[in-house]
Amino acid sequence: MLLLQLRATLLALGALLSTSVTVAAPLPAPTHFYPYGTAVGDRIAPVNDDGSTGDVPISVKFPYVDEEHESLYVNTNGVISFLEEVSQFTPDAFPLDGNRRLIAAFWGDVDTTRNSGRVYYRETRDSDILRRASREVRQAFVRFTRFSATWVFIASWHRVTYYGGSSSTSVSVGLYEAIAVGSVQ
Ligand SMILES: [Ca+2]
Repeated sequence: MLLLQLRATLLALGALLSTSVTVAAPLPAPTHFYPYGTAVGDRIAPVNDDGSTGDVPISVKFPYVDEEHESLYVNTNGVISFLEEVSQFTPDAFPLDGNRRLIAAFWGDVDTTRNSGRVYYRETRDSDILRRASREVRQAFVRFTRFSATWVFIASWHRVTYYGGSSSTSVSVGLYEAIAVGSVQ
């Protein structure tokens, strides 16, 4: 079966800065993604359908929309959210109404009860990751020539499948990540 991989990387600096999605096959080389998994210190989100990690404290005040956030939610359905969990399984177009503030890697009806695919997450100040995040932000946003990341949050949806899927559909979605980057600038 042809392996389909999805990658969505979103960089945020106070506000939404960039979203990119590529689709290719087979599964990517690890260097295409930020390191993820328990071996690098990730936590695993609870197995669920339309749930989340619950409120995850972060060690920075992350500016997003109109306030600085000290916690976030990693939602099974493919988004990082602030203020509250997102159980909605069908995506809405941005900009979002109400008080919703999301970083969407791939907003869809993921269900981790269906197979062994899992959602991983962590915050990090690893120097290699900070250098990489700084470089990618500067490349994507050429006006930020002096951008220097001081904190990164990585959420990775690895081999998750959709609501209604099964272990035989576990490769239908390979991996996608959402990256939040903080800077002192
Ligand atoms: Ca779901």
